[in-house]
Amino acid sequence: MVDTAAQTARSATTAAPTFQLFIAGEWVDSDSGKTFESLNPADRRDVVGRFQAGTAADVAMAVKAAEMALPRWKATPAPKRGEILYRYGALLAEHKERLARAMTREMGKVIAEAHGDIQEGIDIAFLMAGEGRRMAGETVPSELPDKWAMSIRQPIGIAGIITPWNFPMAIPCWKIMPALVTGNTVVFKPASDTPHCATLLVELMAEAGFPPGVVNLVTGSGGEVGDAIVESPDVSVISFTGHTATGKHIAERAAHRLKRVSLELGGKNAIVVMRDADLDLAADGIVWSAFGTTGQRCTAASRVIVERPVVGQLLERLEARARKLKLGSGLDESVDVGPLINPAALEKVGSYIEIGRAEGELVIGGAAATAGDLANGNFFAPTIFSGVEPMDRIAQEEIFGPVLSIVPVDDYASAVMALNQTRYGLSSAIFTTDANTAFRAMRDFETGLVYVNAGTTGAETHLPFGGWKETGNGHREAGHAALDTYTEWKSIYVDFSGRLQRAQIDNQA
Ligand code: UN1
Repeated sequence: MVDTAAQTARSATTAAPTFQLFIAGEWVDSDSGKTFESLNPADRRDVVGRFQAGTAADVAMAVKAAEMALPRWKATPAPKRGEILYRYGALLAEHKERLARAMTREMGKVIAEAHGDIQEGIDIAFLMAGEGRRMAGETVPSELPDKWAMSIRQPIGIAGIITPWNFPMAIPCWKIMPALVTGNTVVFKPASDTPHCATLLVELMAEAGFPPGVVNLVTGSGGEVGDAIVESPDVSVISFTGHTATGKHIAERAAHRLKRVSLELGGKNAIVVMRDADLDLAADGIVWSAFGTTGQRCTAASRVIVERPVVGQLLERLEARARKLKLGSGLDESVDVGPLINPAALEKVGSYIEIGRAEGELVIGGAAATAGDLANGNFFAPTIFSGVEPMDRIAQEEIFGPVLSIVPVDDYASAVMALNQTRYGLSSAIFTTDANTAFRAMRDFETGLVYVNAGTTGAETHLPFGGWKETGNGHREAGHAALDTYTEWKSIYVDFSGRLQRAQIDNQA
């Protein structure tokens, strides 16, 4: 006998639309003839669509298309390329509501956060559109008379863009917009959990007027599509956001070809709360940073390092706030916390609960949330452990879910030590009312982002975004810094003296 849920799933599957790859300006099927499904994480019976299981042969076609489009695209004046980025940003704004609903359905984040995700895409599109008229190099004096010295940026070539599911529209835009404005062409492989979001972005790119072959989309697995992009001798730069292990794998493979790789990887972000902090403000910031996006941000806070005298008062506030959070489908505007991305994530987060119980004390949460309709999705209750030591596994390993560890410390010095005792270094924050302590934190925290009296999330697109240590490999996204990933510097010397001038040779006066 077939149960009702299975029947619903089956009929939904038949009804789900099939999407294609985008290569050389055409929507095409994969060479594999196979597809995979993308499911709604809040209700796995809802099949968002079927997507092409791309292959190395599809990647080769996409790379070829990107190669063919490159000469004209890089010869297009940068301000003209920028105009297309402006159009794209305007299209994202025009379609924001439709895109946000699609994102919440496919990825699970609550609708207000889905709007925010698209807003980051709009912001970077407009910022990078402006770079089309800046993209400054330097003009400096020469050592020699009648000679100029200057530097210009030029595109590297074909950019391989491999993106995660947690910011399924913002992050592709963070990578693709700077790649395009600087004159590169793109082969884009989105996470297999969010291929619909990627498809919607690329549809609008075509509408904005990027010429055929300038942006190509290949959906499929990391092992097949991702590796083929990384291995392609014609792809000159890879930008990847995701797990540290995958980032290392990409870096190793790309190293054989001396290919440039920009990596944004794991985090274990901490918030320090000093005894002089405004504890209500701190609690608000912590709950938003830890449980917003269901803890699935690279910038999410998963450690709170607190001066002992205020542990009790802070915990009371955190627990009260966490208890009020409503779980459910992010399309319901009263919901605070959506689902985890997939059943594997649910299992991984769950596996840390036993570890956490052995290391600290479970204050709230600690289990999948399965009441009523929640049972159809990947929901996990917001979880807090108290009495955690800085080197405990739950304070060291990236869990990527709504799990927060409270680490008590004696003073500022031990807070800094605990904060920096991690292999990661993306974001950090301090709550204090003492200006001197705030400035010390800005100096002492070993992270790419530091917040004062705010949580660890919410980076804006006009400053560099990225982490220290194993969070990355020294590259930055967003801001002017993003241009470095996608351009080569060329230094140019123009001698207009009309005679041979030998640089650095001691000439007779
Ligand atoms: C990420 O989770 O990889 O600062 C990106 C933030 C967002 C971006 C997060 N603007 O939280």
